[in-house]
Amino acid sequence: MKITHADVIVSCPGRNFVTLKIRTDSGPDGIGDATLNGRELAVASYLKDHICPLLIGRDPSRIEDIWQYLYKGAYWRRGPVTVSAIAAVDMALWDIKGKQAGLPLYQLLGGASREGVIVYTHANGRDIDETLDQYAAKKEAGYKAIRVQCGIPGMKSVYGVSKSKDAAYEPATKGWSEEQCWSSEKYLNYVPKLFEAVRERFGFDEHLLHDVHHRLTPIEAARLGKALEPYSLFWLEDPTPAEDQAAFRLIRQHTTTPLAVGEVFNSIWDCKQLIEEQLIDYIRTTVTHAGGITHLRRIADLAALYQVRTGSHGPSDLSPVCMGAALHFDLWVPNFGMQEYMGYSEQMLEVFPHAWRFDNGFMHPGDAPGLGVEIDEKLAARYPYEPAYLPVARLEDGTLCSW
Ligand code: GCO
Ligand code: MG
Repeated sequence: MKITHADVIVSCPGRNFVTLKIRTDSGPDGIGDATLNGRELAVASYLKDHICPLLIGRDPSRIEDIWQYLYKGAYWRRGPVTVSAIAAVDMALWDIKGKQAGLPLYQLLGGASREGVIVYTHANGRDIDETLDQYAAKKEAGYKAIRVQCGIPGMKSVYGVSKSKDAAYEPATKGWSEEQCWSSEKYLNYVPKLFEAVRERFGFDEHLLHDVHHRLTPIEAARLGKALEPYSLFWLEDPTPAEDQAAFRLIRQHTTTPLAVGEVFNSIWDCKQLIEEQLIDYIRTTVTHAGGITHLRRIADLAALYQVRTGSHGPSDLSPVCMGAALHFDLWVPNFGMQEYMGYSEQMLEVFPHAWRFDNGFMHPGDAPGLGVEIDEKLAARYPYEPAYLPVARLEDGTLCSW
């Protein structure tokens, strides 16, 4: 069997997604997700101009060799653009292998380690009351784990909070980046009140999570972790930027709140120290941005040695193709922790028919061969790319900071 075509499909059914489709001469097709929010066309070009031509004529069954060829063969290593492109190829090749074998991907990896994949959803609101209402709705929908974010008095808009009640949260805005204003002081003084209100009203039945989104210094993060200890979080996410992995030593010295990091990482090297020094509890790398199934498996195996569990990123800006791949991975990986699931609009799900399903707080990838997700190319073509970017944030004096 040989690869005959590798096509890149950029489509915007409500938000931009980049999908790679690999076709073969005598076997099935496979698809992979290459979406990098706000930088979609860079990955599309990397694929179209530099990777797709190299794939033609290769044997798609040689997944490991193709991964090594694309990674080492570029000479320039790592980075979100390169690694997301490689990940899309990797996912598509696993999809082909699964379809050829007539087996869902999780069976190729070693079979199911659990009955279902626990997922966490988001509850957010412009104030505490609105957030509690959303929490009640998500609990009612069956979720066993809920991430809680809310507006902060004195700040116009903050990460993780929808612009209006009941609107789905979508960080990217059409056109150029929106600018937001940030104050760590206001945030730190308010967030513990939110968690106190949630536990007071709903008790301790659900797992609670919170995303700091890289906005605190290590000592501020330590203070927040300590302040949230009475509310027993499942995890506190991205408390400080993790380029400096050693910075997490300081947070760790001060708090027992579990930490989750890694949605912006692209390789095992980005989290090696965090894992080996047990500075985190959950590694959030996911299939698209961390090199596909082939590389994610290496990260998870390293993490397992240090009792670090997986907690894959699963926002709506990773396509339903990535969600499918992530669920197969989660069902298999022995050191699984939790999967994020933000959900998708009907329009998005129509473009990506899928076998995965949600039931009472748990998901399952389904038993269709391969990834169990397809792309309706005709429908996708009806939604051309629309420029959209993530916000940027500034401190109250105008200094640019992490969003
Ligand atoms: C999360 C993430 C997302 C990111 C988004 C950026 O935990 O779900 O932080 O909300 O902001 O993926 O594109
Ligand atoms: Mg996050």
